[in-house]
Amino acid sequence: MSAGPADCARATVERVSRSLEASGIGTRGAVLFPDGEGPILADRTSARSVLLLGNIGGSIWPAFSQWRNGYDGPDPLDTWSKSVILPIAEAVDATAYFPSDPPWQPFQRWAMRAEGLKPSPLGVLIHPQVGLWHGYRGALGFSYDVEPGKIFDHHPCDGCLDKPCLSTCPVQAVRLEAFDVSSCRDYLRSAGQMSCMLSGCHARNACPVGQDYRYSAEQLRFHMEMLRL
Ligand code: B12
Ligand code: SF4
Ligand code: SF4
Repeated sequence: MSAGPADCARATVERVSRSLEASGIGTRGAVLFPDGEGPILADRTSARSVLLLGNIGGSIWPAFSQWRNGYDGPDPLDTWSKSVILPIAEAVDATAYFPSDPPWQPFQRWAMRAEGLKPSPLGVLIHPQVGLWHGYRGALGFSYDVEPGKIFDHHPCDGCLDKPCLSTCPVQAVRLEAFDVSSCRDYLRSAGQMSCMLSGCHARNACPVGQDYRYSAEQLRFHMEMLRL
């Protein structure tokens, strides 16, 4: 019996996962699009599906830090992510998208559909198991449907009665209505910002969900430095 389209699509996702293993980047669910609603592929048609790729906790830190020892240019994390993901995209005939490349693709909207993640008061999406300790390194667009992953229906913030993220920011940038990006950025550029820069965002650190996946001190400082730029 020959393999059908679903088997081929499953084999592609498995091949992508295997090729990414050494980098610590993982597959983070897929979004299937109705006709014409997906992002544009390299051949100018619109994608049928997008497979999200990202880190869970510090998964990428060993491979990325080692690579960074030999790199002295701009945007190290995006450059490394492209060096890992672009050859894989080519090998599986997919179009790669990257979160920091303009025009910004709606990574968070995709993630809400791919894994059912919900926004936290910090603006970043919260994952029921790993909390706020994850991010996206890229995505692959395909001209066919790939298999969607597990979709969570539980929103951790609903059961969090104390909501310590709301009371730990020195400039009250974290609010239930919306995260106040400019208060946070102004503070990070001011003289008082040292504790956030050294130990990471107090609100993110205070969240009880996924504490085992918390980034290391070095990774936290790296992301905070990027945020100040
Ligand atoms: C510009 C940008 C910033 C700016 C402004 C952020 C802002 N809140 O407006 C700055 C530099 C300040 C920033 C900071 C950070 N960012 Co940022 N940022 C982006 C970037 C490049 C573009 C955002 C955007 O406008 N997208 C375009 C729109 C069309 O996409 P979208 O998916 O529809 O996104 C919007 C919706 O999700 C909407 N939204 C939020 N909640 C809800 C709820 C509902 C129901 C709906 C419908 C929509 C919605 O907000 C998004 C717009 O900001 C994205 C990557 C990307 N391509 O999305 C990362 C991204 C959102 N950032 C991310 C992160 C991790 C951070 C930081 C924590 C960095 C750090 N130090 O570690 C901080 C946290 C700041 C904060 N609390 O928001 C992650 C979030 C991952 C996650 N777990 O959700 C992303 C996806 C990058 C990545 N590589 O993973 N960021
Ligand atoms: S502290 Fe509570 S409300 Fe805040 S992000 Fe974490 S789970 Fe959600
Ligand atoms: S980084 Fe600092 S200023 Fe910004 S939201 Fe977190 S605690 Fe507040």
